[in-house]
Amino acid sequence: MKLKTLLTAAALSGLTLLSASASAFSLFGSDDDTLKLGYLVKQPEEPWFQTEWSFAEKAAKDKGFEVIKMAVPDGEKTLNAIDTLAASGAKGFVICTPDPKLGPAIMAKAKSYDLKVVTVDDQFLNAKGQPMTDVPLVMMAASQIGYRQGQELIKEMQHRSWDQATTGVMAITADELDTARRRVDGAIKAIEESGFPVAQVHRVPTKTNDIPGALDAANSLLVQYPTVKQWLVVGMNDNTVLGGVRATEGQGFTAKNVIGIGINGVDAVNELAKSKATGFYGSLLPSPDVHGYKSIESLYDWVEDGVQPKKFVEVTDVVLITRDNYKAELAKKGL
Ligand code: FCA
Repeated sequence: MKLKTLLTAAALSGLTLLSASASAFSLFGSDDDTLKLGYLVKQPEEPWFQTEWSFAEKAAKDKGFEVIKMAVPDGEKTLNAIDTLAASGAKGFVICTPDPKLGPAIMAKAKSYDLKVVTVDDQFLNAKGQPMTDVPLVMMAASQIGYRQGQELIKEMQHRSWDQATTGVMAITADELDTARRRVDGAIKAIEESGFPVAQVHRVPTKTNDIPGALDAANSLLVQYPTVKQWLVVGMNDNTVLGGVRATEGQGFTAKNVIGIGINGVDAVNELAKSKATGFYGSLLPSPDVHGYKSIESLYDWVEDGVQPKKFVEVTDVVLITRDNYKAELAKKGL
């Protein structure tokens, strides 16, 4: 196999061939002058991040550079990935960090190799736990989108004429991640502003940001409130809400007495495509396409033309997708 083919294959397959690409780079170095930029994501199993990757590749095609896609599920893999990128001759990377507190370590390593960094989705925190506002960031309008999630839940509850007195809100939280905290707080704000009783809003933290973590959290909450007859499920993304909905199913709830609305949209497609409706009513679809394209485009302009990226780009577009409209709404975005 020609080296270029090997490198491209390694870059495309991300996770599995990461070590193959690393050894190929260090053995042979770069084989041409094409600019290389990395795109590192914490959870490559989420369609959200796969969508960002594919739109980063679209930007690469449009502008004429190469994207090296890498999975960075933990701190060690993140720092190793930066070594690999530097060895490949890359000039910078976009990253959604597995842990915001890695910010200073990531920046120190990147600086040591003179690599430029743009963050996406999750903001870095410094040693004092404050946001590192100097590092460019592209993210969704977390509070606003969370607020919309709360509004849509109440709207659907009212549409079904549920008795508010026997309805509970299950809010699965992940407060150490700022964007998650802001989304969930936004949703609860909207719910409480609608007049929903504050005492019927129950928060429970998840240990991990995936379906099993949220399922465990939700199970521990459900046993505490056995008299609740209908549930509204809030969480920072689709997987969190899916975990909550799965837990309600375990207690005999169905699509009739549960309304869950996620955030991310692209991670909800399999659920919405099920032949029978579930308690997962819908999802707010922001713009993973814009995040993927804009973040790496701004990195490219910075590396290639010295154009400083904006420190903060907040993406506000969002649409509610349900079983009725998800195909059309995704198609509108080319997803
Ligand atoms: C965080 C979440 C992802 C996605 C992203 C925009 O990183 O973990 O699922 O919602 O923000």
